Order: sequence, then structure tokens, then C-alpha cells
Amino acid sequence: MAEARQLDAPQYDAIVIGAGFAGLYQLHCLREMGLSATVLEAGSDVGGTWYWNRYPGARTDSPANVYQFLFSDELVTEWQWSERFPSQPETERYLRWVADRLDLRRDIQFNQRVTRAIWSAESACWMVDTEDGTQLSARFVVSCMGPLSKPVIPGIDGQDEFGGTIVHTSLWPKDDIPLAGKRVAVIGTGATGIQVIQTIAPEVAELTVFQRTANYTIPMKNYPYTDAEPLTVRREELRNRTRETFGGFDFDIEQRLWADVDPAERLANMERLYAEGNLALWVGSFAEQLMEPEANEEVSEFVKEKIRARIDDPVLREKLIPDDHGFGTHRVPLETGYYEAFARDNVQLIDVHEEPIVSLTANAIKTTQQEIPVDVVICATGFDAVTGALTNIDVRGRDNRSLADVWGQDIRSAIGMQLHGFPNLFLTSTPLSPAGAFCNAPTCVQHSVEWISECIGYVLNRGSAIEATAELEAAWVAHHDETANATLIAKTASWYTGANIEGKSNRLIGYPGGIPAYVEACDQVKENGYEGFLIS
Ligand code: NA7
Repeated sequence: MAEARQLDAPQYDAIVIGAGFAGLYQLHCLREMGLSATVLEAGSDVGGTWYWNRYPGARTDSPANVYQFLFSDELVTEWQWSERFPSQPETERYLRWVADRLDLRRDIQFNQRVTRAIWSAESACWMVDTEDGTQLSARFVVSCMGPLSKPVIPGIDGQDEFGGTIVHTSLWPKDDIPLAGKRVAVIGTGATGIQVIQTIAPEVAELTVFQRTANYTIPMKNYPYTDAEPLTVRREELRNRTRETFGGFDFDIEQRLWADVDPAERLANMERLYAEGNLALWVGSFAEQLMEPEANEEVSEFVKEKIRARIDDPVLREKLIPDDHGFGTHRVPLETGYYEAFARDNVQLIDVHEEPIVSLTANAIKTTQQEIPVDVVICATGFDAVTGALTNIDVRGRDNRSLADVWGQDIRSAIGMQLHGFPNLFLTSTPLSPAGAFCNAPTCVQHSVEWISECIGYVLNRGSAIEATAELEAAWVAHHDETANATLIAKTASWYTGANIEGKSNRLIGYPGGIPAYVEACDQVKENGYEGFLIS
């Protein structure tokens, strides 16, 4: 247990952890308020998710017009996106440009991985340690580490003997891994695996895909942006619009009841949304699709039929059609030529339920049925989502309570902004908030940062510390559970329910009540003088 350091005054008003979308905006807001802040970033540059995930084929599944900062006219008008769904390099370039444009770098410390954060009640501040032994202190800490930043790497026997390269997609090296002409294995077929597979299939000598769960997908409709396109809607209007829609996009959920619309019209509706080539069929259609088995069955069958039509080989078709969950209960990836990749002679698909991986040898993957020579193993195996980044740090709140212990028992939060027992610690991409899983990320990130900034300003005018009460937290958890349990998502094993991590609490990680309901709940707390929070 760490001894408490005593301080006369903290070095900073706030320490922000992470320099992705959330951290950059949080720093900007705090500076605009005249506060002193520093950002601690484990990477060597800004970008967060878009710094780390530089695997082949990485790109956004949200259109650029809403996958950007919408708080500033200058940022929107001065940056021109090249295409509807930008690639990782372009999104990373954008965030680097934002950091320069807002002159943020002078308050960002790179290559600083936070290892410990301890609340000192005596000094009413957080003591923060980083891996290289740096010690800092601040009145507030804002975690901006993103929901998907702690990778899950499968432990495969014989890994140490393997002479080739093993890499998780989110730890892809900056100097790249040459894949042309190589024998490559990809483990995992989520949003990431799909992007990797469809991209590298034509260039590698042999590609073996290990699939545990087949996914529903929607063909991405990507196209170059013309100069005028992203600005067809005024920035302010677009910003407001994203907070009024269920998923934080510029399209909303269907307002009519599923049962009130006749089947022929529902089919036409599905065709129309599918053809949009974005996530509208998932979070812009009937709410019942995600709540009622009959409605879910209809859209699941619709998407399965679309996939079937693209696969000639009946054995392959059988393997690539999802059979254990309904459409939208897992994250729906967008794809481009994914199914066609499997028709190539150099690509084979292995269902790990039929043929599990046994071990790695010096130059091969051994399954229960064969030994497959490989040079590179790409793990597209996902993340310890939403909680993993914070539980990886030794966070101690009031009375030395450990955040990892708290979430180890039960994943909770107070309106997705704070945790009872952890004064002055604010969270973005938090459990039980939409940002955790069910939101176009920049929409929720900007909302959280603005709420947190205003709250910090309020506290500093009245005292030195703020903490969510146990009552507010319990009430939010109860509301979350009631909302979540009405969905099929909560009844389906996935990273949304913590099922990809052994022993993880199975509460639905993201608030599925939609952005407007969430924004309203947060507004209500604020308008009532941060009701449910104690300021001391
Ligand atoms: P996901 O969606 O968690 O996908 C991980 C994939 O890896 C998924 O298909 C898993 O199967 C599979 N997996 C995980 N461990 C193994 C092992 N040990 N063996 C075989 N297969 C395995 O992560 P992504 O990175 O694709 O996407 C994360 C988010 O990034 C996504 O939601 C977007 O928001 C962007 P499973 O389904 O668990 O059976």
C-alpha cells in the first residue's frame, strides 16, 4: 500500500490522462477556463485510439462529418476530410492538426504511462505516479483513456518458441510489419479483424483466419468527400443534432412502432437503411429490433440473406453466417469485400469451435487437425473494454479504496461521470454511460468533457472537492439496469456484457437508453446544483 504524500498545494488544477479525442478537448476546455492542466499520454504523440490502432485497413465506421470535433467553427471549416469514412492515418493526422491548431502540445507530456493515482484527503488532491517514477499532483483527475485501450491477448501455448511475429492490432508498430508475400494468421473476426482480413488478403502469400464468432456486417459505402459536403449542415446545427439522436449520429432511431408498420414497408425500410452503407440499420431503425425477439429475428434474417447471396461455397457460407446471436446484439462492423476475400485461393477460414488452436511451434500454428506454417500472427482479439484502462492503474480513492476492487465486484458509475468514493475523479467513456459502447464516440466525448468542465468550474467556486453520493450512484445503476435489461444486447454474450474477460461483471457496460435521455439526465443533475453530489 502506498503511503500518502502530503502537499501544501497541488501542482495542477487538473491532470488529464490520455491525449485522444477526449483528452485534447478536456485540456482545451480547462485552459479556456484559466485553469492549469497537464495531459499524461503513454504514446509518443496525440491521437489515442488513432495513435495506437495503426493496423492495415483501420478506419472509422462513423462518417467524418460527425466523427470530428463540432465545438468550433474554425476546426470544422479549416479541416477538409478526404472521404466519408476516413482511414487511421487521416484521423491521426486530424488529431495532430487539432493539437497544433489549439496549441495543446505544450501542456502534454508524452511517453508518460500512469501507474498509480492516490487521493489524499488531507491535501484534497490526487497524487499521480507514472512508469518512469515521475510524481505529480492535481486537484482533479480526468480519465480520457478511451473505452478500448487495454488489449486482450490470447495466451497460446508455445508462444515463446514462435520465431515469427505476434502482434495485437492495437499495438501495431509505427514502422509497420511487412506482410507482402508472408504467411499470415488472423485471430478474431470483430470490427478490427474484418478490416485487417479484407485489406491484407490480396497482398499476403497465405492467410488463415481463425473465427470464433461469425458477425453480422453491413457493406460500407465509402466515397470521396467533395469540398462542400461536410458543411451542408451548419456546424452548430449538426452538433445539436448529434445530441438529439439515439446513437449520436445525424440520423435517428425510427419513431414509429415496429408492429404498426406493415412487413412490406419494413422490408423497404431495411433495404433503404442497408443501402446507406453506414450504421443506420443498427442504431437508426426500429428500437424493437434491439428489444423484441420477433423484430430482431426479422432484421437478422434480412442481413443473413444479404451475406448468403455473396458466398458461393456452401461450406464457407455456413461458417460465415452468424448462428448464435441476433443482429445488433454485438457491434455491427462495416465491411468492404470481406466475404469475397474468403473466395481467394490464398485464404482459408478455420472455425475454432471445430478446430481449436492447440499451440505455436517455431514456425507454425498447431490446431487439433493440422500444422499451419505462419510468419506473422495478428491478434484482432479485442479489449478489456471500458473498465480495463482504469483498473490497470492502481487507483485509490477515499479511505484507500481500490477502483479495481470496486469494479471487480460490481461495475458501477454515477451518471457515467464519477464513482462514489473517488472524489474529484472524473471519467469519460465510462461504464453505464453511452460513451462506453453505444455512441458515435466524438459526440459523447464532447458532451462528457463539457459537463465535467462546467462541474469543475462550479466546484472551484464553492469548495475543493466533489464526490457522487452512494444514493445517486445506486439510483443510476438501477435506472441503467432497468433500461439495459429491456434489451436483447444485455442477454447476449459479448464484450458489451464483459463476456470476453473471465470473471468480469456481466452488467451491460454501456447505457443503452440513447443520447437524448442521457444528456437530459446529466442536465437535470447540473441544473439542480449537482444534485446527488457532495461538495466539500
Ligand atoms: P471485438 O469486437 O472484441 O472482437 C474480437 C474478436 O476476437 C471476436 O471475433 C472474438 O470472438 C475474437 N476472439 C477473442 N479472443 C479469441 C480467441 N482466444 N480465439 C479466437 N477468437 C478470439 O474487438 P475488435 O477490436 O474487433 O473491435 C472492438 C471495437 O473497435 C469495435 O466494437 C469498434 O467499436 C471498434 P468472440 O466474438 O468473442 O467469440
